[in-house]
Amino acid sequence: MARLILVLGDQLSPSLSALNDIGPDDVIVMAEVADETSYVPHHPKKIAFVLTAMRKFADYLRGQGHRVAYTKLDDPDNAGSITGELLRRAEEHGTSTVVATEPGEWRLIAALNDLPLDVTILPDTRFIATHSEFEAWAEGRKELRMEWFYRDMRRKTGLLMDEGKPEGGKWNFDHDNRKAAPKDVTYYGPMEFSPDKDVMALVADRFGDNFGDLEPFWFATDAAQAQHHFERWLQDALPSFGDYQDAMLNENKFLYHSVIGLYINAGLLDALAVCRAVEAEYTAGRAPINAVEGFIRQIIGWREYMRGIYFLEGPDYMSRNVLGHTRDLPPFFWGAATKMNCIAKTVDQTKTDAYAHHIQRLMVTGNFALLAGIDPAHVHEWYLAVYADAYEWVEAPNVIGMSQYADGGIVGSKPYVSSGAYISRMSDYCKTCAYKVKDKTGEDACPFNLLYWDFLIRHRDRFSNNPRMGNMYRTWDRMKDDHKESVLQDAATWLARMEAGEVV
Ligand code: DLZ
Ligand code: SF4
Repeated sequence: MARLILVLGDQLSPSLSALNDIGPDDVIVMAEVADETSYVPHHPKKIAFVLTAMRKFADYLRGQGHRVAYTKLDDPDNAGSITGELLRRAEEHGTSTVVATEPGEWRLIAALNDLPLDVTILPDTRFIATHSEFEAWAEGRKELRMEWFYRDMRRKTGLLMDEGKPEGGKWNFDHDNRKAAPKDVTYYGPMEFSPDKDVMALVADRFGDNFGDLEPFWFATDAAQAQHHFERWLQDALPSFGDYQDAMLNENKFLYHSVIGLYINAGLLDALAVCRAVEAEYTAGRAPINAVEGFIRQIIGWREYMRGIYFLEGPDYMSRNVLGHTRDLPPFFWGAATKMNCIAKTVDQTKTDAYAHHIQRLMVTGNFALLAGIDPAHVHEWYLAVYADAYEWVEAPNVIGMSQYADGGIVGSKPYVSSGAYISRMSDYCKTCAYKVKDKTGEDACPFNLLYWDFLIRHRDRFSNNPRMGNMYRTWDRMKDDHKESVLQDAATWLARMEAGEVV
């Protein structure tokens, strides 16, 4: 009897476990559905990327001789949800057996489990650590530090290992990866590819009002294109990637970043293969250890660790809010005017490209949201919607945990907050900003400077005993009382102006 083999929009990998022992009678089910295209107001480029890549992957599967039942978003019979489509296809093909690879979202796992069909959910073997490996690693630990987990993944994969010891004599070269922005960037950015006209028209018609520019569309949408882009980046950008990983520039959106997260997360590139290719550049003497180790850590360390946390913590993780933050996301997250150049630049880039790099996400928009006390659930939904690489399994631990400290310190041992000084050091944003990063109080003072102290004082009970934060509180305590009063008063005034809808 035929079985239905489900392939989701971020499961576009020939090695997918659900496709492993597919037989000639089996029917692969792929569906563009309203539920998935609108659980958050996704960036139009992200929707166009997923739908185009899905259509091309279906063609690839047909080319391999498989039967594919593909539903387009505007098909009249479209049931509107993944489960609805499975029910419809089950009836059509006279079967009640479904094989799926575990989705990267609790919502979809629950929906599959609730189906009145015989559903088998297989592990997603595209990841390096299994759930039980991560659980065993986490069991009994007081702190779930990524660094220790990462070392296990190095040992497991053998990446950058030299007879049981880390290559280069150290596990982590992050210290070398914090250079300020360079004057000249020699890499010209990611490769650009042509869009699919039908998908572009469909997305423009249905999602034209979502935040984000559909055009110009330039993402790779199949494995060969993604690989082509990646190989060019390996050659032209990897050697400098480490040095300038944390830098930000007004006039250069991509610096030396690989911009392959969206391709790996959708299944177009394989995480381990990408790491092996990067390691080979080091072995051949073409890329330095700090670049190569930094890159590999992001993938086998951070990415796997994020997934581990998501599945360990369970479906309620997305509603955690230990700091009790309740403010709405201000309109400038959706492109309204702001005088803060760092925010304007990061949001503008997000709007045009559905992309910003990790420091822009963590230290500009994330930092601001945390300092200003924005409801973490809103922040989570924003990141999930606006970035082309964002799926809940990876986005939520990054945002709820790492960026917003809403999980109470499971991911980060202290909140990632900084004043304007950090942004000034790592970027040229402050040079062209209406605010003055050197001003600590007053009309022109950088809002990050005001809100930084406001945040620390608001949460003094929670953080003053944190060994990594004691210095900050001691600095505050040494300030003169009238200065402290001005800082907090100016912060309150600035937040009130933001709440009142003024351009701040
Ligand atoms: C993100 C996304 C979008 C925009 N559209 C679809 C779709 O129409 N059909 C589909 O199968 N998957 C889509 N996806 C990806 C899913 O949302 C993703 O599989 C789940 O969030 C689990 O990670
Ligand atoms: Fe951002 Fe402050 Fe610098 Fe302006 S001065 S760019 S608000 S950090």
